[in-house]
Amino acid sequence: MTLGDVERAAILAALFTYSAGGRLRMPTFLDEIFSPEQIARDDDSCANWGRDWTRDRAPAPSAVVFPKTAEEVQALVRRAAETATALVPSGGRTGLSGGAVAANGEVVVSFDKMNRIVDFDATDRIARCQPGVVTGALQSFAEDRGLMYPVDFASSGSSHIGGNIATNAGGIKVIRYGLTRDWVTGLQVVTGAGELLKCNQGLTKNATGYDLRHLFVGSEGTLGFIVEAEMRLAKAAQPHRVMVLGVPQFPDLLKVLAAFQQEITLSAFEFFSQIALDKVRAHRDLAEPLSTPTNFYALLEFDDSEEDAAMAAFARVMEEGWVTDGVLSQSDAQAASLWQLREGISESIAIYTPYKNDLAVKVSALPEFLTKVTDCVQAAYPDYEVCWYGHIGDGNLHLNILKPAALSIEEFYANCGTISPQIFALVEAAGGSISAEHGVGTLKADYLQFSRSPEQIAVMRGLKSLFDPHGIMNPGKLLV
Ligand code: S2G
Ligand code: ZN
Repeated sequence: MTLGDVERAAILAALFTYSAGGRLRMPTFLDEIFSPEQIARDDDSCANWGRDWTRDRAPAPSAVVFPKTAEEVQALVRRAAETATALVPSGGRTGLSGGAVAANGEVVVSFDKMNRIVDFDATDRIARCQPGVVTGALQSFAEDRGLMYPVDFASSGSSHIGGNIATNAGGIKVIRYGLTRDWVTGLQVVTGAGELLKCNQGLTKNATGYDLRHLFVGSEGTLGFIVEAEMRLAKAAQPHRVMVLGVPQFPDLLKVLAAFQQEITLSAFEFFSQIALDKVRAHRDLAEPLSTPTNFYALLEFDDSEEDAAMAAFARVMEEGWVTDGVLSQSDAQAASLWQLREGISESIAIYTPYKNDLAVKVSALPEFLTKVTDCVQAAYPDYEVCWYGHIGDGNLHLNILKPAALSIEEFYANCGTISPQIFALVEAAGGSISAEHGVGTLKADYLQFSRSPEQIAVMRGLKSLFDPHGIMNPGKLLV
């Protein structure tokens, strides 16, 4: 239905109007800021851009806008503040905590059209990125220049660098290269007051007070929207080798980690259980990596130049009986195939609509913690399949409870929800985090107190009111 000028003017004057069928009120000031192709109000677009990978809440935004410049984002935020219009940032929509879900008539701010690497300096090794740059595109950009962007995970082919920064994404190389936070050397953010803050400008040293950049990293769009990021790049990766080891006893994984760390520099130290391996093998038709199945597997990556030292460590862990079998990649293709066993897990278990937890404790606390959580889940639901995998080298476990075919999603999630407080109490007792790398969003917002003290939450609320005085920046996420 196209509106005539007269009807349009009347509607704009009213500031608000109703969509076709009177479904939702929606702000029409958007038409004053964006061109028609930068606004979507149709049901399909709202469903598509109003969600992330979670499926517990139906997307129901009032509109989706696609800004092309920081100035447009500022104009949008200012008008949204005047009209109390909630805004939800949207990147690659690969989030796992509901942080980018718009379920209450909000306006989704998609950064799909702010997707350029606008500058690169070889001396500084800094790529200046708009928030909508796909993580994989930055990785390729770096490789083409003999460098590396070293933060990597299964969804890097579709996640956005802006969303990675907003959740401080981690992934599989944290043990050697750290988290997204460690590679952000400059950040431009539009706050909830519509101000543009230019933080740190790519400096290595800058001792001039609070480093505001780091407040926005991991803030999940609740303090401001990232409109540009200066990302540091590392020197090119060396040719690497991948090893998969069979480890019957979970605590021995940490002895294996220590044995290899004594001898080599690990780029990755991941683990997965036999159940996880069974699911990814079935889903991707992959061969068993070892001749004898075991309860747990470790996947290691290291530089080719350290093969001899790695083999010495392998001999030791076999002699100690911690490892029963192992395979070492003989080619890049085989290395990639072994990585599939780990990186394919998430996608392979998606059909079981798993109840996900993304937990972190100190590496030293892992054995006792895993035993306690496993006992807790098995005691509550002995017939549920529990799938363990994750970045054990940095203390991050992914606990996925798989939905039995006979149960509805609602009933299953309700059941799992009853044990969440028990699991999070174990996290709290271990001094851990209820969300290691996926963020809090809405899924973990009710449990924040298990990882942050009342005093810390009060400070976080103070920061929220300082940076988002009108409460329009991704409301209902992280701090509820
Ligand atoms: C991983 C991906 C998302 C998930 O595989 O490391 O972070 O939990 C996860 O399945
Ligand atoms: Zn992970």
